[in-house]
Amino acid sequence: MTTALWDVANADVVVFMGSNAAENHPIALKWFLRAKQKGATVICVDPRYTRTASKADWWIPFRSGTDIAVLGGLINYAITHDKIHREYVVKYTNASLLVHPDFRFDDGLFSGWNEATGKYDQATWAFQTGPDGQPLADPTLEHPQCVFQHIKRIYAPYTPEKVSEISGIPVAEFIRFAETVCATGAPGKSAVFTYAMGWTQHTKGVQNIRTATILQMLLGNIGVAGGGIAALRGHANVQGATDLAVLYHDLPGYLGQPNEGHQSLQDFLAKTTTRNSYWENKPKFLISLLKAWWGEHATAANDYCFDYLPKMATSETYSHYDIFQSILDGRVKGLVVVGQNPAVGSANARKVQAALAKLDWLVVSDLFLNETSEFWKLEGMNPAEIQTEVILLPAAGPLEKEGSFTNTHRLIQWKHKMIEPMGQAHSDGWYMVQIGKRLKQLYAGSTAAKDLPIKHLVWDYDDPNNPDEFDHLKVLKEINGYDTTTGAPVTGFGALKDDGTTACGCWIYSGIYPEEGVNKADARLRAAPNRPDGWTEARADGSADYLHLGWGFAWPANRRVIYNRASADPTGRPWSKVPLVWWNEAEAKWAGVDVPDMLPVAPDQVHALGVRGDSPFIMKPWGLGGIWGPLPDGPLPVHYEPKESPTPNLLYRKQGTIPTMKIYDSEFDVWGDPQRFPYVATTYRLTEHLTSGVMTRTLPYLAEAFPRHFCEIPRELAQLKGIRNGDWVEVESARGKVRVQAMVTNRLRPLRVGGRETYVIGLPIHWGPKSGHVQGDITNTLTPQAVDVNVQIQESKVFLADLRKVEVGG
Ligand SMILES: Nc1nc2c(c(=O)[nH]1)N[C@H]1C(S)=C(S)[C@@H](COP(=O)(O)OP(=O)(O)OC[C@H]3O[C@@H](n4cnc5c(=O)[nH]c(N)nc54)[C@H](O)[C@@H]3O)O[C@H]1N2
Ligand SMILES: Nc1nc2c(c(=O)[nH]1)N[C@H]1C(S)=C(S)[C@@H](COP(=O)(O)OP(=O)(O)OC[C@H]3O[C@@H](n4cnc5c(=O)[nH]c(N)nc54)[C@H](O)[C@@H]3O)O[C@H]1N2
Ligand SMILES: [Mo]
Repeated sequence: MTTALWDVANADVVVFMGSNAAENHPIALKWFLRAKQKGATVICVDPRYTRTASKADWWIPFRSGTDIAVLGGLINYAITHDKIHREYVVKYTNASLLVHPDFRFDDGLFSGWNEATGKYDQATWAFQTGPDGQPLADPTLEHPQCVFQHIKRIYAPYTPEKVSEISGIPVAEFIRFAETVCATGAPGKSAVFTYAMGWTQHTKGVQNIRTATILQMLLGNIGVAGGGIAALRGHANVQGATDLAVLYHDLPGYLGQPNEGHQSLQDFLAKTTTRNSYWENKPKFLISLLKAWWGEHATAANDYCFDYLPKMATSETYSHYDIFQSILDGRVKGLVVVGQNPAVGSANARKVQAALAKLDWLVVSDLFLNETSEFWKLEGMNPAEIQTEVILLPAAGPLEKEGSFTNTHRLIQWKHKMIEPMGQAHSDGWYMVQIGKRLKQLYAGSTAAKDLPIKHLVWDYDDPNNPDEFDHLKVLKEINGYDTTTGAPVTGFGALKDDGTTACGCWIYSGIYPEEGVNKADARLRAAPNRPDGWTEARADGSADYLHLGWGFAWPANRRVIYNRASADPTGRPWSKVPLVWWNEAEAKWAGVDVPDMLPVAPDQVHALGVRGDSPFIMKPWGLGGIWGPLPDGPLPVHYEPKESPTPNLLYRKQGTIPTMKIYDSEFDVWGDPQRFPYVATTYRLTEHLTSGVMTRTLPYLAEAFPRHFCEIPRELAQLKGIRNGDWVEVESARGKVRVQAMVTNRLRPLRVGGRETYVIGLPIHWGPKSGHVQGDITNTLTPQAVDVNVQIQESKVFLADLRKVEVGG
């Protein structure tokens, strides 16, 4: 999330697209509604009329999986109607840079596609540079090879008529939407786009978000008050989990993960460090990380134990769905599942369940027995044939343990233990510390090279006052970083060094524990309220702390709105409606109501890293916002149909789906076509339940509030199929069937797509057959494992299904 929830209240236009915040993020919703109270237009773009749509000024129904067509249409509208914020675009983004003369885009494919490897060679996507290594640019944006002209050309076919034909949004409605959003392409105006799973769970999930960032940069809406992209994250600590790298392809603080091609620390750093940006400090962050993990054993002479890091095979990915495929392939024998219920929560659930039955052993750490720990009781399983040994670890719940949550706007807040865990339950952290200690005991006598990463691991979290616990502040101090010579905490990531004299577990969190005993995540300074509800209006002089800088700690450096340099014009004078930062001429320094986000140089100077003082996006090359941003699936997002779609791609014939999509090869990975499965199906959440339902189906009052599994069916389709509200229906995809009750509704509308009537149906995801007070079929029996190449997320927001009335219920 680029912004802070308190700040979205400053928006002139709020777009919910791919988020149903009213049900899933009701606390966050209040800040978007604050914007509405102050006069903002709130628009909800969702295939379903949701509780969020009911709070919006305007609901725009459309076909799942067509967001890039719609957003691409907005980009085209902004350019053709000259709505862009030109000075922002020229000065702050890479729109003016010249791209390699051989770059091409042809009928759905970018230049460099290699059919044999299924990958792009990105050579022709590079910028042209001069003899000094600086990029060639045309500030008039007229050069045919500049990024802006490529964008203009590539999105030109995204006319309102074409957008309408693809998405089902009527032309006049789309134009009204475009006019409303594009009116914010001026200084002092801003729009915020809010998304969650409606954008991510697609084979082109990352590209959905990229399209919005391009639009927002063209409109000058990133880094300014009331602007940005508000990603509303899932569980309480999803943001923290990614920051600390519970991800296979990253080290903490987004430092990347070495692969077999990286021969040494120097080689890895040389190949993966983004030049002419703040990332040039990466060696300091990585060496400090290696020092945090391997302490005195990490020295300059041994590359700071770089060889201890596992190296990925370049031919493989190791994500969630890869694990289950690898189990089926016999390559993985044991699985540890902590706080997850993949037998219900993961796409193509039958495949996941079949994989569980092939394991030698399965460890499940959970609060409850669930469909995963008891998978052998599921339909189609024969326990007599299953050899898997299941080991349960009773987990302590959130109130039974100390620690921190990093919430959606990068804000880290400490929480204290309320009650002792019941019975033999322990916190997940306790298990982790114990496993580490016991592994170290087992390896203590070993001299084998493969055991050294564990033998030498720093694992010093004991609580001297409580032998049954570990010291959480010791963990926090390691994450923050410390001076390895004095042991004192560092004050922030600016103090980190690449010579082994500092250690730091996650550079972006540095500053959270700046002095011994000072835990900023636990800071609870309230801004002086000047409204009865405690919300502090920002004043032009910046005196009001409406961003609550004294509450918790937001990474990086306690900054609440990242890229906030963009809220001031190139000379440093605020041009956003509420000033966030400004150049203080008298004192020759940056100041603001937020922690300024720029390199410490005057607006008209160039920093030693090659970033100018008027370039706000300091993590990107030359500090320029990445309108052109190479990703494995293209330098720009373009409309592709989902893996399963009711229509051919109406823009590109050669390449209809995203070419980089990953699918698996197993008997479970089967696909449906629109003749057999004519309806577009989507899946979603309800307020009363949580994800796979284990934590809510087990609570009597929530189970009672929403007992039954159902499928939402547009009234017109129900009539066609002779289905009445409350009837039992069977929903079938190529992968399986579920029996649920029909909820016949006006909340889903028939859409005209490619000249044909198209229906979207929807199923919530919260039921399973085993745990809790209420049971139901597993929605993920239907969904496919077609995944996005960038982040390996599954396409569970859109697939094809059929529907029929059945006589018996369940
Ligand atoms: N009460 C409650 N709160 C929750 C959760 C819960 O289970 N229950 N889960 C938490 C978690 S883990 C997460 S990740 C978040 C998820 O939060 P959200 O993403 O808001 O949740 P969803 O309901 O999965 O999806 C949001 C909306 O996307 C729409 N949609 C479907 N397909 C498309 C599409 O192609 N494009 C667009 N633009 N929209 C589409 C759906 O109709 C749905 O209304 O919620 C969190 N909060
Ligand atoms: N079709 C479809 N599938 C989806 C989605 C969708 O929108 N559509 N959404 C996806 C998303 S965004 C998500 S996040 C996943 C969620 O899917 P899962 O993660 O598989 O499901 P949860 O129900 O969140 O599982 C959480 C488990 O952790 C346990 N638990 C709770 N607190 C603790 C704790 O402190 N420690 C331990 N050890 N255990 C604990 C709970 O009892 C529960 O069993 O589902 C994904 N699957
Ligand atoms: Mo999630």
